[in-house]
Amino acid sequence: MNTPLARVLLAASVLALSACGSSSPTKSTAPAASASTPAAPAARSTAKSATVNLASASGSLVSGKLTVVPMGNGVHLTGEVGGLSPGSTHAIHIHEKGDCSAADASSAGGHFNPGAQPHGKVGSGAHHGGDMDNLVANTEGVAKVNAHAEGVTLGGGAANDVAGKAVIVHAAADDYRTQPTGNAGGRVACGVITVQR
Ligand SMILES: [Cu+2]
Ligand SMILES: [Zn+2]
Repeated sequence: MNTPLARVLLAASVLALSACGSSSPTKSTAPAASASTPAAPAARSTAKSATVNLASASGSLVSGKLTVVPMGNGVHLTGEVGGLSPGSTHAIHIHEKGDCSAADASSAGGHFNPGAQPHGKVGSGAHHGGDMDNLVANTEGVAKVNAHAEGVTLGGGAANDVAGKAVIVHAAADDYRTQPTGNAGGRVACGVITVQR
């Protein structure tokens, strides 16, 4: 089936998929335009999706599974994190090294920061490429993840590529201000962003 109508429907569904619930789905970034703000992706995502198996760290009981997909001006993370205290709030970030080997996950390094920006809040001024909004656990201690990271790509190997980096869940909430960590406390889960092939 390759009628004009079929092509229109396909184009429409692709647009819908890339909108990401963002308030400004209007501009699509040109592939080779590199002249704008530091937050702009340096390259296009080449991977369709990746997974993250979050394993407990620092003696916690926190674990989870996430899916990462390119979306809009960055990547979007969905999934679940369990083993949290009911109703608790937790920072979640992409960190610069895909190494969860240390018991306290310190091996994952600091927040992924390809644009050399201060720590902050997505959608509200300067922030790290790995910064995302806090998770909130439900009454069962499970947080549904629906988080966006801005100014990064998935796959392709550019400086802002999150493939092979780590996702960290913290013991406390991110205050979106304290440098360079958001004062989010210890690291209670860690997993590497692994591209599907
Ligand atoms: Cu973090
Ligand atoms: Zn940060």
